[in-house]
Amino acid sequence: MKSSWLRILPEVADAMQAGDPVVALESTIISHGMPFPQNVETARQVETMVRKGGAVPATIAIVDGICRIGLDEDALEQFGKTKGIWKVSVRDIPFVTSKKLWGATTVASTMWLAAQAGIRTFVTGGIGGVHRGAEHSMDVSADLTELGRTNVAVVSAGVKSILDVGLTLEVLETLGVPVVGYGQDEFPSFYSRNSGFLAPHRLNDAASVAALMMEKWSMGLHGGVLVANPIPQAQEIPYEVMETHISAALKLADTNNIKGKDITPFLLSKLGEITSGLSLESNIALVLNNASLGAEIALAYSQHLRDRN
Ligand code: PSU
Ligand code: MN
Repeated sequence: MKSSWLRILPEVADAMQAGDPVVALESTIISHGMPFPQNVETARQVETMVRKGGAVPATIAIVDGICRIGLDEDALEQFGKTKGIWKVSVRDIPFVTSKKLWGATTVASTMWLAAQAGIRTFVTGGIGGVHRGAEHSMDVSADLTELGRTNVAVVSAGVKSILDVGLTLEVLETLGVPVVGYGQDEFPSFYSRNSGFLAPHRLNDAASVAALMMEKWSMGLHGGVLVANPIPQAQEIPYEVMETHISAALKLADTNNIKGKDITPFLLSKLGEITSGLSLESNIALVLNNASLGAEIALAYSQHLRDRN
């Protein structure tokens, strides 16, 4: 595609052209979700995992005001190392591009950019949602809005209980977003395989997820699909244990008057400190687990498209 604001890495463009599976990846998780150097290592491992699964990875970010679909090694490292990179949600895209800045894209903006390039499968760790206390703060992530309107399947490990899990599921229902528990009935809460809430739908294999995506979009329904893939048992932190740490981190956020887009990065980094790195280990494990499922889904989806054509 030729456009001045969007640049697709040749490898990704070729794969899209050939109808081969491509998996989109976000960059906020690199710049604002994990510390250096684990962030860069993880970003590389995730790309490798996607390749092992037979798909082409496309990490999405904004470099010097150009929206990039697919990053080279060098740019990936810069996103992990450089301080002061913008956390870019959908509202921030035109600001950052018009000022020719660097921007790390969230789930919302990555979804939108992936869709501009025709990519339908996107792997992340956890999505943003309705924050606890949102009845006062109105802090509801634009990730939910985008899930309501952009045709991309997001593979996540559910939502962290730094958010209000129940209200997040309510809003997803309002927006018409299928929420698929992968291989289990319960909706997972990122670090933990459970959350106390049921996932509204359950599917047990990648082919069924791809079939649901195909069905939704071919009948003309708009919007995303949220796949909630539980963290592997070995790296799980029990829900109750995490709850205690999250309460402590939320108190700290409150005392330090952290608000808006700074809340999620602040809480993630505090949880890393409180758990002496254990939460980071879990975070890495679940992202890799999602990358492997995402590749499977992208493969199955491209097969469905081929069968249809
Ligand atoms: N959850 C994580 N790690 C992250 C994020 C969420 O465990 O890095 C990032 C994602 O990019 C997500 C964003 O889209 O935070 C949501 O931010 P906000 O709540 O400000 O919309
Ligand atoms: Mn917010």
